[in-house]
Amino acid sequence: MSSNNERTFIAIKPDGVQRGLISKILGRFEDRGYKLIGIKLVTPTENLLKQHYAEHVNKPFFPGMLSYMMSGPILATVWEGKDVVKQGRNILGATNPLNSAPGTIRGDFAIDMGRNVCHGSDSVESAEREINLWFKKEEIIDWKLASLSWIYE
Ligand code: DGI
Repeated sequence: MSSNNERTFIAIKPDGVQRGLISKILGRFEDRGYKLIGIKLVTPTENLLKQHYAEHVNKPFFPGMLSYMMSGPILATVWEGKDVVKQGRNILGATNPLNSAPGTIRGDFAIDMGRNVCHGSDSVESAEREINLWFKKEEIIDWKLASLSWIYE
């Protein structure tokens, strides 16, 4: 069961920021009806990325991914709404852009896995962990979406 206040962590990686895709990516989430409750530009430390990608630290692609992720600012965001974790992953598309459907962010704007433009939490549990890792409590803003009753029945 998915509640209307499920949360996910969505990040626009350095390539997305450099390529001017911020407004397009945020727009897809806004257009869908999701509520933005946290947003900031971050130049992540190695330590933050090692925690964020803990499952990948020993993979051969990790050093390359680390320098890519530290090559410029990342736009870190938190979104709230029904089923937002799964729907967020659907909006972003498959991890490997070559497998991403047209209409998804990666399917429309990316080719290589190591330049896949964005990140989205893969479960409610990882979302909670990632939000706590990237944001302080006071950076998450609780506000009422005025259009709520036009989005949810
Ligand atoms: O949660 P995702 O970002 O969709 O996917 P993930 O957690 O499996 O992998 C995290 C990131 O690591 C992914 O966005 C791109 C990178 N990655 C994963 N597998 C490979 C990879 N990068 C390269 N270059 N090669 C890989 O095999």
